Amino acid sequence: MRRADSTTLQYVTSSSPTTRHITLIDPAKQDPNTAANRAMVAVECGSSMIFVGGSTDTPDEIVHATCKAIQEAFELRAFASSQDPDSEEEQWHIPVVLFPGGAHALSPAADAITFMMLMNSTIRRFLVGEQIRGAPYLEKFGVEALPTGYLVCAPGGRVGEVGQAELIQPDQTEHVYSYALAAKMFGFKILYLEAGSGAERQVHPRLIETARSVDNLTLLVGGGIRTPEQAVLAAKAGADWVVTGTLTEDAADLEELRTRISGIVTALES
Ligand code: 1GP
Repeated sequence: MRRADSTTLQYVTSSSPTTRHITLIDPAKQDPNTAANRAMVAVECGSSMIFVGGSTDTPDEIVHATCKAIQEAFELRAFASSQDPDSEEEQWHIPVVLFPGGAHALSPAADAITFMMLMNSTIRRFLVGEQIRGAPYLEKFGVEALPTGYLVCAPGGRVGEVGQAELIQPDQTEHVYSYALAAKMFGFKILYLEAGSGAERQVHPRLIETARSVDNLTLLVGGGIRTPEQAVLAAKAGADWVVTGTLTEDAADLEELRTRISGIVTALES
């Protein structure tokens, strides 16, 4: 749960000396209790934000139960830390943000939502349709919208297929530059360069560098990042945030998860 004295957008777009890490939890891939345990490990290891979402067809109830379980776990940990002078309460005040596959995957328990236009989709539904369906819900429940341009790069994976995206190829720097400029002109504050969950290749650093050359956009990069070296490659190219998801889901247990996330966060911080 983020602190009440700033918005999630301020938190996401604030400058940081190093690239920060987001742990993506897909509610379709584990029960809410497991999701909360994984999210706690992620925060202990230095993840600075939790995304909840990913799959395209998860119903509201599952997404909501997952957000709620994570928020309750963080609140308990924040309270426990507040009673312990050696512990950092602040660490537990990080946002839990929806990363939706559509207007069906929402929850009032989230602090915010990446309110995205899949900019290189060829179908109206992902450009503006799902957003129109979801907007009244977000307004009603006071879920903060983070204006985000979402750009699927090759190989693109399932999101590229479902979203019928014209994938950005590694050599299409002019494309990524145009998209980044358009994102800025639309007033989006965030640009998310996505290679697809579980992608064999991460977003090419050349594309990240090009997007970076457009000012006033906070750059999120994800898809196919599994090692500290890959995370550092994205960071050096200019990512403000690195997102990992699959790495959490296929860890054998919480200890393996701890090793994996710590490795990435330590590499990003050094
Ligand atoms: C997917 O970018 C995220 O939307 C994370 O991808 O599952 O490959 O880490 P991975």
